[in-house]
Amino acid sequence: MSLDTETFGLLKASVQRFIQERLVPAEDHVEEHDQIPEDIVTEMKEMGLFGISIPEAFGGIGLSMSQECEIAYELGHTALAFRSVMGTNIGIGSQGILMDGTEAQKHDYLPRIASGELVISFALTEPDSGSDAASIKTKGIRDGDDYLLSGTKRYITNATRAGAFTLMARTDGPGAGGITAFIVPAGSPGLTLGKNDKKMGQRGTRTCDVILDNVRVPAANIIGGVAGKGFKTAMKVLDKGRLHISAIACGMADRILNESIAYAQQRRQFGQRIGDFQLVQAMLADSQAELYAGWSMVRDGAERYDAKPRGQSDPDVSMRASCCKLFTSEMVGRVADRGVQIHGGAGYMSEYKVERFYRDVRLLRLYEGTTQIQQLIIGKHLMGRR
Ligand code: COS
Repeated sequence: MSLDTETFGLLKASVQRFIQERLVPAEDHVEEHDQIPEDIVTEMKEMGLFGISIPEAFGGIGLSMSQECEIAYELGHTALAFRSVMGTNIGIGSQGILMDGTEAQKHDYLPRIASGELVISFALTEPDSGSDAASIKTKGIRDGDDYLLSGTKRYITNATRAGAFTLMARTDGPGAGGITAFIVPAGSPGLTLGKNDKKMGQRGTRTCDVILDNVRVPAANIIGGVAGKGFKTAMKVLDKGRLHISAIACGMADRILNESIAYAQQRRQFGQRIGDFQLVQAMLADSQAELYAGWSMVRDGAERYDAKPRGQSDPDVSMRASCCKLFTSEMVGRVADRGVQIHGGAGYMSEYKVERFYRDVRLLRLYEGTTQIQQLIIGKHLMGRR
């Protein structure tokens, strides 16, 4: 699956234009009001951005992973909250259905997800289950042709907008093999939302608890129709998501570097531009070199992802996606830190973009698997255990 080069070039150019003309000017509004303006969300839908990773057969744009990463890289150039609005439709919310869903599920959900008519969230994390994803406690108990789901899901991105959730619940014994992935409609009786989480950064994003109290879901809503496969679906979704996040990290690193260069070119001290001092140049150079390394990795990782059979898991590709997530999320943290340093005291002030980007990028080292989880995945693979 991929878009022809010419059409993709046009899409990329229009995304770049949209970012510069619509998103960058709205960054301050988002920061101040902690909200993405609805007219911007509508424009994103009209541009097809909610469906870039969904095949054309299901109403999406059908980008390859390499192409999706190019677009994610562009979206990384502005406040990360904009990407978050459509992030679950592009990635963790929709991809389980695309990879492992039945034909009926794909036809039923993917076109609406691609158009943005249906916002879909991904509900794996729980109060007592974060990094140890196989330990989830949310229960799914069989009741005739249905399941009754009970439990709490935590930090669920876009839950307040969601019309449905790709939700992991335990339908059988302990461990990964007892987990089943369901499509759960948001309006189901017994499903309620907690209050909005207050966060360090990424203002404009929405996360909250999703609480299930005997929520009745037909067995037909099990992704792929077979119980006990949910953990593997979640892991495959996260492999892809980790590449996407890595591309976002690189885009944001480029934005912060550009902000830092612009500042170093105009700020004068000791009678000259601070960028003329080699100690400042050293910081810029380290950021540029690390960004180049990170982006080269992501491009390679995405090409390898595209080369494997679609929907199937390849441990070597998973390991490389983790390498990308590990390196790029840490890299953008260092780039943001240097960005603040180059700005001096101004970098600590909210009116400068680097102050908020510094807070925004901190999340990249946490969600879709912490740096330490990426290390575990890579280490396990190297020791021949997966
Ligand atoms: N693709 C497909 N299958 C995978 C897989 C992948 N990437 N990773 C693991 N699996 C399979 C394994 O092959 C194993 O299958 P078998 O039982 O048939 O052998 C099964 O899943 C269990 O795997 P494993 O034993 O490796 O599971 P662990 O409990 O050790 O957990 C980690 C593995 C730590 C990698 C997992 O829990 C994880 O990714 N945690 C972080 C969760 C996360 O990112 N949360 C973010 C919140 S969502 S935004």
